Amino acid sequence: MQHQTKSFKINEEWDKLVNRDNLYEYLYKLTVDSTILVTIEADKLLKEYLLPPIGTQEVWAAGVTYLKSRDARMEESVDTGAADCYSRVYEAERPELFFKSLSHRVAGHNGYVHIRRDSVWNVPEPELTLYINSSGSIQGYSIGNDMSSRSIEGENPLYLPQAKVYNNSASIGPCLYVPEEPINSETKIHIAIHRNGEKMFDDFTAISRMKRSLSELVEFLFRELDFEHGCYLMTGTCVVPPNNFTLQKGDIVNITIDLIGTLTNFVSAKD
Ligand code: DO4
Ligand code: MG
Repeated sequence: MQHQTKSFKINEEWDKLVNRDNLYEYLYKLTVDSTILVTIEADKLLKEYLLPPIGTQEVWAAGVTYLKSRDARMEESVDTGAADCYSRVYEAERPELFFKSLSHRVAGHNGYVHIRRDSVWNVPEPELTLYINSSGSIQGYSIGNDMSSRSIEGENPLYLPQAKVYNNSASIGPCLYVPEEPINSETKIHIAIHRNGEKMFDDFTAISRMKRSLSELVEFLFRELDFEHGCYLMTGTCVVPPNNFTLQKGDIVNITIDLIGTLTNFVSAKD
C-alpha cells in the first residue's frame, strides 16, 4: 500500500481488506502499525508485473454511457439495422450493464490483454472502474480496459458476450485508489496506443462527459444482485479510436486517469 510518499507492507487477505465501509479511514489507520518498505524494495516491486487489485470480486461493465460510445456503436452496426438499440439505451432510464469477468481472466499492469483470433476489428476501452463494497458503497477507483471486438458486436448485438468476454479481455490496475473524498468529475481519462515505437492513437476526455451518475449505475447493479466481497464496475468508454483502427499483436496500450496512475498492457492473442 502507498500513502503519500511511503510504501507499506500489509498482511491482510484482499477480500477482507477492501470490503468495508470507510475503507480510507481503515487503511489510514493501518499505516500506523504497518512495516514501511524501503524505497528500493518498494520501487522494485512496483516495476515488476503487478497483480490486478482483485480477489474474488466479479467485474461488471456499463455500456453506452458516453455519447462517443453510442455513436461508435451506431456506426459499427449500421448495416445490421441494430443501431437503434444503442440510441434507445443511451436515453433510457435503465443503463446497459453486463457481466465482464472473474479475476482469472483479468490482466494487471504490464500484463497481456488479448484480441480474439476470430475478430477483425478490435479496440481497447479505457474506463474509470469502481470498487463497490458489499453494501453498495463506492470505496475506491481503478483503471479498467474493457477489450472489445467491434466486428463481432457490430454483426449482431446478441453477440455481445463473445465480443466482450474471453481470455484476457479485461485489465484492471495499476492499483486501487482509495481517496478520502469521491473522485472529482473533472478527472481526465487518457489513452495512448503505440505500435513499433510509433504513437497510433491518443485522446482523452473528462468523466464529467458521462451521461449517467456513478451512483445511478451502482444502484441498478445492486438492485437484484448481492456481492459478498463487493465488486468492480467498469463505467463505460469515453474514447474510441477512429473506425479504420484495429489493435494488433505487439501494440502497447497506456491508459492514464488523474491521481490513479497509468495502466499499461501489451496486446497479444491466445496461443
Ligand atoms: O453496448 C455495448 C458495450 C458498450 C461498452 O462497453 C461501452 O460503452 O463501454
Ligand atoms: Mg466498455
